[in-house]
Amino acid sequence: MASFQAINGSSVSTAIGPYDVNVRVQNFSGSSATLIGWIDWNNDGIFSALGEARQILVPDGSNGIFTLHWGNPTITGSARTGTYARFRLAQFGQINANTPANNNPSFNASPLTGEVEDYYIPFTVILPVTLIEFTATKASGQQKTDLYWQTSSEQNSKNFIIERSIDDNTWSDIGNVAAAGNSSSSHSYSYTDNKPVTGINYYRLRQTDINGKTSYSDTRLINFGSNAKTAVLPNPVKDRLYITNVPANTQLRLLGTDGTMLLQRPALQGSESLDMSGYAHGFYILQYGIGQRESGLAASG
Ligand SMILES: [Ca+2]
Repeated sequence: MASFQAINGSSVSTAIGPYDVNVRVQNFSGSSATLIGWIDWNNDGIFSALGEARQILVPDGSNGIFTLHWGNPTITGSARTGTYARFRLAQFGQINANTPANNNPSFNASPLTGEVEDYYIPFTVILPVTLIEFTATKASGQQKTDLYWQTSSEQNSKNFIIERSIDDNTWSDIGNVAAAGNSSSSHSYSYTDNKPVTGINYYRLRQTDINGKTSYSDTRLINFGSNAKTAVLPNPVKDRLYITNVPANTQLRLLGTDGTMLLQRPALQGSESLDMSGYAHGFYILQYGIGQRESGLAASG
């Protein structure tokens, strides 16, 4: 049983500094044992003795943590998301650094005692940018969106790509802003979308570092509907019900007061209507829009 220090995946091909692995070991075999650990630092699929193996003597009667120490290993290989580790424990003299696998004939590779454990160590990814603020606001009196964001630190950051969507699902790049690069101080950025769509606009930032890694900001929403307020009228309704200023990608649902779904369909953006003449006299619930807005509805049809 071993625990692992995090390995920063954005530092592939560079030295990662001192690396220790703590392995919990019991040895009540009556003789001393050897603990050997291998980590495939160079990503060739081989646990090699040279540079990748560390070993430690485990006296008889041991029950605790033994630390294997790598001084300053370098992880190499591109597009890796992690690496592999193996640990073997056997009676002293039955394994050595050249025997990571059972089938290695160069040593007593199939020891009569002990055990072997394999691990995958996923790399952690350090985000290029720490975003502390991201806002979207309407420019006063104009159909334009002002985006503003602030970072507290940046590591190898390249740029911010501004993405926009009308449905929070399909996104388009609408612009980009160069980033500070490396900084431990706060930086502010802004971007104006001069052509937002009428209706709902979602915005997010795609932060890119110089190695091509990306991360996304939270999403912000701005509504440039002709009147951001959706209205349902007339109420009570006899035949045709009108719903105004319907945002994009709205689902309409008509329910009975007992929750029975009577109608469900996507609404047209902007303006919608429902023929209520076929519904019995009584009360209904109309659900629409983002966040399940509801109107109580009386039908006299
Ligand atoms: Ca290797």
